[in-house]
Amino acid sequence: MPRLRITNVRAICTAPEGIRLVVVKIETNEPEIYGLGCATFTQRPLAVVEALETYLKPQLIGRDPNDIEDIYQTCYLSSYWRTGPIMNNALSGVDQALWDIKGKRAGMPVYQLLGGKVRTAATVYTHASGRDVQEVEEHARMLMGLGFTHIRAQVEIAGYSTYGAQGGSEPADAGTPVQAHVGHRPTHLEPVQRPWHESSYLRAVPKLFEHLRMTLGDEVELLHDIHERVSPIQAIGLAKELEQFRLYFLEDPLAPEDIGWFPRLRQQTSIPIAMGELFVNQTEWETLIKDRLIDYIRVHISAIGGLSIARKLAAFAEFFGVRTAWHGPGDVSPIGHAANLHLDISSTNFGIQELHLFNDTAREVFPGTPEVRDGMLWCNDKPGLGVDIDEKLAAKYPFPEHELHGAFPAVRRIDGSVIRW
Ligand code: KDG
Ligand code: MG
Repeated sequence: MPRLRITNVRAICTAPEGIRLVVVKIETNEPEIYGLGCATFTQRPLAVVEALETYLKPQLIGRDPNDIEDIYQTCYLSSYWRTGPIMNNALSGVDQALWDIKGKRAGMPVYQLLGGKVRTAATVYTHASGRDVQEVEEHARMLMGLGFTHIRAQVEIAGYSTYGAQGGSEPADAGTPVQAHVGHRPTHLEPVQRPWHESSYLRAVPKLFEHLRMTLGDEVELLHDIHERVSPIQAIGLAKELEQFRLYFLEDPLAPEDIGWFPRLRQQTSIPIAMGELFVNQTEWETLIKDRLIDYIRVHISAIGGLSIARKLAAFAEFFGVRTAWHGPGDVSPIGHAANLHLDISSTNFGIQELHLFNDTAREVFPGTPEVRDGMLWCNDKPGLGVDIDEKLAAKYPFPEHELHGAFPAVRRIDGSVIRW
C-alpha cells in the first residue's frame, strides 16, 4: 500500500446563515480519505485563507497526514512570531482536518482517539433575549419548553446598543447596521450603531435576573455574557450584585487586556466565572487556571490553533478544577462545533457547551452537523469528526457583500468614544 500523503490543501468559504465561515479541506493520495477542519475567523476570513494557502499549504503537500503533532509544531513555529487569530485559525483548519483523517483511517469517531466517551451527550446552554424582561422571560420559557435547562439571558437597553439582545433575536451578522448613531458622525466605512450607555446596562442586568428568578423559579440554570463591555471595577460591582441570583456562570466580565484584575474579582465574589473566548495564546490562560481565578475556560478552539492544543488545555485545566465551556456561536462552523463536541464528551472536566441552533440550510451544506435532543447535543458515530461539506451547495452561499467585510462596526459612547465590543 503506498504511503498516505497530503496532495492538496484548500479553503472553502461559505455563509449558509449569512455568517462568514471558513473550512479547510485536506486531500490525500487516497481520494476517499480527506479531512475537514474549522478555520473560521469571521471578522478577517480572507486573511486566514491567504495564511493557509500561501504559507501553510507549501509546508503540507507531500507530508504524511498521520503526523499531526509534528505538523502542528512545525507549522506553528514556521512563522517565528507565533499565535494570533489569523495564524491560529489557519493552523486549526489544518489540525482539525488531520484529526478527521486519522479518525476516518482508524474507522473511529475522534472522541475515541481522545480517550473515549465519558458521557453520552453534552449539556448545552442556549440564548434567550428580548426587548424587555418580559420578552426575555417568554423566550426563556419557550426554550425551557423545548427541554433546555441552561439559558443565557441578555436584555436590550431601549435606545442603546446592547450585546446579545436585539429585539429578541441574535444578530445574523455581526456587521449589520442597527440604527442611527448619536453623538458621532459615522464615516462611509462605519455602519451606524446605537450608542452604548454603561450605567443603563449596569442597572438593567440585576433587574433582569431578579425578574427571571421570580418568574422562572430556582431550577433553571441562568447565565450572562458581559462581553467585556464595562470597566473592571464596574464588572466587579455587577458580579457582586448578581451573586444572589445564583448564576451558572458570568461570562467575560473582563477584557483580555484586564486579566490582572481577576485576583481582585475573585476576592470579592463567589460568582462562577467563565472566560476566554478572545484568548489566542497560552500565556493568557495559564495564570488564570493555575491560580484558580476562573471556573470555566471557554476559548474559541480555532482561535487558539485547533484540537491538538485544546485537548492539552482541557487536560491542564482538569488538574486545577477548572471546567471547559468551549465557545460555540454561529461563527464556528458545524465542523468546529463537532470538534468542540468530541472534546466535550471525552473530557472529564467538561462543564457545558454553548449551543448554536444551525438552520436547515446550514445542515444541508454540512451533513452530519451535531443534533440537538432533550436539551443536549449529540455526536454521531461516524469515523472522524462526522461532518461533511456539500461543496456545490456551499458555493451557492457566498460571503455576503458588506462594506466592512464582516469586521465589527465600532460601538461608541454617547460622546463618540469607542468601546470594546
Ligand atoms: O464573532 C464574535 C462572536 O462569536 C461573539 O460575540 C459571540 O460572545 C459570543 C458568545 O458568547 O457566543
Ligand atoms: Mg461571549
